[in-house]
Amino acid sequence: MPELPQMKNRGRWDIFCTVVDNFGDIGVTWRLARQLVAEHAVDVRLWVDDLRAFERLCPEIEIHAPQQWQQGVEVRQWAAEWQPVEAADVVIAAFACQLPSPYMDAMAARETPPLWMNLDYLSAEDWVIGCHGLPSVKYKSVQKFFFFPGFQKGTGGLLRETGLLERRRQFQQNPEARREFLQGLGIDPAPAAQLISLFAYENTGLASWLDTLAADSAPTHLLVPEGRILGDVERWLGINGLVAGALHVREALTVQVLPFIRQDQYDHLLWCCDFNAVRGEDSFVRAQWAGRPLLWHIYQQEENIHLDKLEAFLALYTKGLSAPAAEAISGLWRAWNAGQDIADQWLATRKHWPELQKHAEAWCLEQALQADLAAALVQFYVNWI
Ligand code: TRH
Repeated sequence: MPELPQMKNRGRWDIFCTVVDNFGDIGVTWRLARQLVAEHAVDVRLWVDDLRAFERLCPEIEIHAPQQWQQGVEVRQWAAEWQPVEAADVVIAAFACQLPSPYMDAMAARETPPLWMNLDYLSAEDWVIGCHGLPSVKYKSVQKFFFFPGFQKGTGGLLRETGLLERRRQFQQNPEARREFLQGLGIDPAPAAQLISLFAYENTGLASWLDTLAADSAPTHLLVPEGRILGDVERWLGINGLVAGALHVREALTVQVLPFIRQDQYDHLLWCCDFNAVRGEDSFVRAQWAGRPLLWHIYQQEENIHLDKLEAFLALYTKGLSAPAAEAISGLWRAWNAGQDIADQWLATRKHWPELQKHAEAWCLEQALQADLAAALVQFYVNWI
């Protein structure tokens, strides 16, 4: 990419990612690494301990290569047997992952210590504002800092590539582009059908939602990427072994199973749908940038602490909605996350559809007023040096 005059070299960055489970860890770090390279002239090495998970989001990944370049990012296999390397100027440990101890020594051995940050999980809780940017532990001469993404001023913001919302809007205003994209995935919804995407963890409440959609007077085309919720879909359909490409119709509901698609395609899928059920962290944020109503399946944590995070987000998100609409969407999210029957909550939510649609776009625009996470990280580094 040609260097723009305003771009300065922002040094060499190492991002460390351990894939705990699912795709959120690699999803976030891969997105961040690409953006740092493309928009901030940063040299990025992305250290990943599980290239198979990475391959799902980026099929070009060579899962046995110790070193490879993908979209300008140097991808390194984070092997159990660590080979010595020089430490970078900025070191990001994603989601509190533990760096290899020889690498920590390499950080401490540098003439100028690197900026060492822990990129934390996303939360809408208020305490995040107080903790963002604070010093954490020290290793020899090297100080670690907390870096918290978030939805409010005083946090590190959300990942959002430059021009993302313009690209999204252009796409959504172009029915031909939408049709072509869907066709490319073998999706051909009836013209009047509402399109819903479903990316979620196992959920005992799913059957009640599918029952309601099937009994509806209006048609729904439900798109389900291969993953953890498929078992519940199979049980509801009474069919085993659903794979990508499967398509089944039950009354007003068409259920179609999709392959797991590359990250950029998944964005387009979210942009195409009238409603997106998402989960975890990264798909949750991408559904917000889609500017459409959404349903969040939050990642479960011990002692139900995820429920505090859910409430904190709902408190922020529902500001500006009428009381009945806020109550309806909050009720739907709470019931979904409790694995309960969501039939009544879905019908209540549908009553406020136009308001919720307008609100989703307004929320997206409000969030886009914040500096994006990659820019905030670079600014943190610039301030630090
Ligand atoms: O996979 P997840 O459940 O990840 C979770 C969360 O991040 C959670 O906070 C974390 O603790 C846990 O992992 C370890 O959901 P998430 O965050 O939405 O990540 C999914 C990624 O997969 C996201 O980058 C979007 C991407 N994706 C595709 O690229 N193609 C697809 O077809 C689909 C469905 C998703």
